[in-house]
Amino acid sequence: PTLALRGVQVWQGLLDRPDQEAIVRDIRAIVAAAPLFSPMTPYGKPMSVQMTSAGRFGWVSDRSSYRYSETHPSGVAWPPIPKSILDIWGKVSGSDRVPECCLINLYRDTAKMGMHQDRDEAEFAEPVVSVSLGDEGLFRIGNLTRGGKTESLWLKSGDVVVMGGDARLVYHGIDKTRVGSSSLLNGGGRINLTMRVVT
Ligand code: MD3
Ligand code: FE
Repeated sequence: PTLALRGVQVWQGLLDRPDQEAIVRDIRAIVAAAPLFSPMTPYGKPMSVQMTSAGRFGWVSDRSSYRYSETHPSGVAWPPIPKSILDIWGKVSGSDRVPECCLINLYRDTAKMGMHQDRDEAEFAEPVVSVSLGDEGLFRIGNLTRGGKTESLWLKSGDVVVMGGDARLVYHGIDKTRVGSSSLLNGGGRINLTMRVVT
């Protein structure tokens, strides 16, 4: 890694522009089969981030629950995780398992993600690997409990982040993106991929 922040490993610039373009092409095919949607929060207000997934499981939410599901809200199975994305897991995760979910988050305009823990998975011993594409995003990392001091880092297109060990359950979020900072995505915006072992 090029940087470590509270146990989170950051590989800055791991993916070159051709790698990023190939992944974006693969994501387009996933989105064509499993369209992006705005998950509903318990408050009844949709999240500002749009999402879809690839892999055996995808992440879905409605007013009553957040959970992993084997089907998209439309009822179809999620597309498989492309090799271009699985290869990154192989390079940086240090895990013997294969990711069962690749969550795809799209941030447009003022989209953000509040501070939260990722704890819907059964196996916290397995890391989460994140890939940033397109506009820069201001990532904030906190602590194992809500509140306290936080640290921030701008994630750029091609950066890969590994959350393993003690860092797996820290609170984190995305405060904002720098709209127009990247030409990678048609229509602009930021895409974040997170690969997870779910079961
Ligand atoms: C630290 N996504 O999908 S990725 C998420 O950029 C999520 O879209 C953000 O948080 C995004 O759940 C941040 C970096 C990340 C992902 C998972 C983590 C950091 C993490 C899990 C534990 C600790
Ligand atoms: Fe998260």
